[in-house]
Amino acid sequence: MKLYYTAGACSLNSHILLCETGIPFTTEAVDLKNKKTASGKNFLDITVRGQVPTLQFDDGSVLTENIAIAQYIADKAPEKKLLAPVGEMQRYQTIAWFNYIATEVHKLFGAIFFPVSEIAAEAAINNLLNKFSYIDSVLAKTPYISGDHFTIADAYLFVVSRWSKMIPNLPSYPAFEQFIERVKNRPAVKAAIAQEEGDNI
Ligand SMILES: N[C@@H](CCC(=O)N[C@@H](CS)C(=O)NCC(=O)O)C(=O)O
Repeated sequence: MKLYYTAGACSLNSHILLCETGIPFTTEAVDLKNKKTASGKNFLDITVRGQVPTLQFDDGSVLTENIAIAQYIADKAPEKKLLAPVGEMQRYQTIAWFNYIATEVHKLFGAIFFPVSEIAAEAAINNLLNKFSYIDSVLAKTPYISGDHFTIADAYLFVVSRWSKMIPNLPSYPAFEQFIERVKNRPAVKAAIAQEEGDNI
């Protein structure tokens, strides 16, 4: 199984989850602008969607979309409790958070980094700060976004939180910042980041 990723992009979420499970996998970096992989392949031949994360299996088939890949990885190693079992309400609460991060937080960064106008960028930043305040209020009551355990939703929230460094004058979100520190210190998170940054420590 191979993960196609771009350093620091949302594919870091899949990368962290793979490291959390201990499932064997390989990786290949993708230049998203030119749609070229590190070994020189046309990324569009692997997935016409041209987006990371993309997981490729030994038979050549692929799975795309963060929400599908995260569930696939979590279900491969149920003992890691990255996602509660099918039928348990906790599973759907975690998936609800994951989708909230994908649709309400992740996509706002696109509107901030590639704005159609200055007004649109400002509106997206204000919207994002409101979302961060809400997330901070949730994390003031619970160590992880959907409860007591680190889940697929936490890996994703951590990844998008790293992009906020590029927003000037970001207010302080104490519980959110503590959460980021907590997640940053997980060995799997450190391993995935180190690999993406080409650092073998
Ligand atoms: N719907 C996709 C979105 C993934 C996505 O936005 N990937 C970005 C990197 S964070 C990407 O590949 N962008 C390049 C492009 O869209 O061409 C998912 O949830 O997995």
